[in-house]
Amino acid sequence: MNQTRRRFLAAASGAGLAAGMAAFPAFADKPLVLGFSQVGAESEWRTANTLSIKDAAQKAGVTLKFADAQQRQENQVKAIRSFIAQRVDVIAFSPVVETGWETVLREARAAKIPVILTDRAVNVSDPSLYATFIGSDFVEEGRRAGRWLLERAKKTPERTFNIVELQGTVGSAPAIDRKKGFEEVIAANPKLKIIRSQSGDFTRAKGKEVMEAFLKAQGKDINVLYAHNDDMAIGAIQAIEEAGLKPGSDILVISIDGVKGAFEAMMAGKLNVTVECSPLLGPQLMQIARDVAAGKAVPKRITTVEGVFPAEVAAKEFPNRRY
Ligand code: GYE
Repeated sequence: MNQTRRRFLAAASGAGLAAGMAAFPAFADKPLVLGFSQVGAESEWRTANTLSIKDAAQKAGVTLKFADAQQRQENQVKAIRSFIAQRVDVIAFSPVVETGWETVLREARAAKIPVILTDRAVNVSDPSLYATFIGSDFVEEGRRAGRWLLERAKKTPERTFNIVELQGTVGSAPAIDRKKGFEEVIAANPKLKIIRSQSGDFTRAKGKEVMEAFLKAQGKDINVLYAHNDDMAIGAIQAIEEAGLKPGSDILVISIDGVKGAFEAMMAGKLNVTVECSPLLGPQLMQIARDVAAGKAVPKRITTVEGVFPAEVAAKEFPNRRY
């Protein structure tokens, strides 16, 4: 169903024009078609996010056209162009990186197809190119990770903490923002120093590989690992153990997401804290997709509510975790 018809139906139903509705029963019954371009399958977080979206679409009776971009922007652009060609009702996507979206977003606008951003933001000069952005506050997540370390450092004021950082995908909103928030907070204590920082692309394999290189270069100088997601932390934990060190004590480990694997690592004493980032965006996305398709006004930013889980609460919280 195209935008104009949906708008008409929304207006008609809003005005209580029962006769108007009755004149277009075929349109009213037609399921909403949503084109979704996913980043990839790089982490436990992403797997849970994909499941949440597929499951919510099914429950909401939304016809989902799902495309996996394997962490490549060019694949996402192709998928979005194909959704435009198929004339879907709404396009949603989780942009792998922040920049480079202007052209394709203009194409969607020219086709009068509303676009919803989920999970990650874009950096565009004209924010009216998308209807809304549903997702976490990544800068705040970085600050929460930093605050945990700041508190921990207060217990040993004379001690220096050399930090190595595993960044997420280069140019992605969570990598940029989680770095920014963390640095902002740790700046309050000059004894907290980032001595190495490199991307592990949000995957376990890369997290392990880069941590091995950090350990080779810095060896016993490393006191803290800050990983932009749990998967990289879990990969790095393996590297730390293989180097004969104890993750969680010889090297403190801080990460983000709050997936089950992180809770298991905390219960085993190998991870110190995970900052929650919820991937369960599916139900909200379906609701918002319906609203924008109906021409309703939606908030420009919908921020996910989330917490922080230190190792001390891991065993108690584990049974409540849904991803
Ligand atoms: O933290 C990471 C995933 O964009 C919030 O992407 C997401 C991040 C998440 O690969 O695990």
